Amino acid sequence: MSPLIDAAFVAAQNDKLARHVHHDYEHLGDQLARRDIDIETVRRQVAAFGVAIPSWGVGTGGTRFARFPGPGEPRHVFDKLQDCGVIQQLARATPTVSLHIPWDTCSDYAELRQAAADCGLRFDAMNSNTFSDAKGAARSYKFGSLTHTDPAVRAQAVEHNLQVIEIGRQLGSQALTVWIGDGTNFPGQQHFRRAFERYLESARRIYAALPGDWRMFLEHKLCEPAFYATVIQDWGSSHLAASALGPKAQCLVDLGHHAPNVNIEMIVARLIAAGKLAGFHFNDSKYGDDDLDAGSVAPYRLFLVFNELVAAAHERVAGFDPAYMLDQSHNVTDPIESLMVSAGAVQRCHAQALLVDRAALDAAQEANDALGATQLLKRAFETDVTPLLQRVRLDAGGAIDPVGAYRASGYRARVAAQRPAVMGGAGGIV
Ligand code: LRH
Ligand code: MN
Repeated sequence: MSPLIDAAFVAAQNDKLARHVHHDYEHLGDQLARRDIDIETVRRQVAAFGVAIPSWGVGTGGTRFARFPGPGEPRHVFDKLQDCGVIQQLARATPTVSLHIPWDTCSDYAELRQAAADCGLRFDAMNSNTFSDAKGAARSYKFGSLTHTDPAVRAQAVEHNLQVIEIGRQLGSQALTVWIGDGTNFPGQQHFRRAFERYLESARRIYAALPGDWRMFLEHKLCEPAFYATVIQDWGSSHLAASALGPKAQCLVDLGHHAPNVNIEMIVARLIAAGKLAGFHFNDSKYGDDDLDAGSVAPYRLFLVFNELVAAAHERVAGFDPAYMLDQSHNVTDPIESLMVSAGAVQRCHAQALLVDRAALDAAQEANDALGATQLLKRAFETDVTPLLQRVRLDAGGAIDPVGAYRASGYRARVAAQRPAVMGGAGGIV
């Protein structure tokens, strides 16, 4: 892998901080040892954890009102991979990229696969797009895609998903994420049961085309773009569909796709128990599908999700193999910085969840010791694992302070000089 930022420069940045990291790490090790926790075991588990970067996240995002591009906007999927390579080089927690078709189409996928490898990256789940009309599309998805009343529109949407699977197969991906915006804005506009039946009919044709070792991730969402009813609006509809399709179909949880205050960690526990947890699109939100940086608004909520994940791994739950991805929109920050910090926030919640005393928690729960139980979670969440995360990055050849190293590297200015400036414009997330 050819470093995108000079490795010697990163090493020099680390030299200024390494002595403190080793001291702080030893100190944290002593603290954890007093809690019968071996920091080396936790470090190995954290080092083995990775979260995928959404290719659509490295460009500046927008809202329906406007998008304000920054300097050095990626022009195409190869620029996006390069920016993802910088995130992986410095933060060392994002070894895979999740692509979105047609936003990431190119003429030579073997060349794209090699370009990713040159940036130290592999491909995670592919994302299809039947929520907007591609240029030159024969039929429109204005009134839906996989659930449209016109079988010709449904056939077009199914065909698109088969093309995405074929592209993913060439790139070494092993999963297809299907999120559709299908739904309505008025009571009476749609027959709910027939629409769901049309969804299943279309999804079965996609499922039948999955290569043997692939999975299909169904992504539910409460609302937007539909604001009265969405066909796959919650985990219940998603689970019904995934169960009807078969073992390779599972339910993907995008944290922003729930009504405010919904207990997402309990939904995660239900899907784990059902063997239907596909994985995650991590982000944060305060109101709706805000796609804010993971852990930036409600880090304890993210921790509680990881508490369920670590408990399932600890209990060796059968078929537990979730895919971890970020899905965010960076409207006012440098996307590279936000993605590095967000990957760190996800990694931090994973590390903290590994510090929960599972045996004591089980005992407190059995004894109905409510305060004792919740204090065990708080103690883990309130443990500052920064030295452990810094040590994991340092050992992996990354930057102790990824944002500091990135800013000092001048990478953004360098690509801004190479990539023509993009004017602001109409709305849209990309
Ligand atoms: C829908 C969604 C979905 C992606 C899109 C970019 O809100 O979360 O996962 O296809 O964002
Ligand atoms: Mn998503």
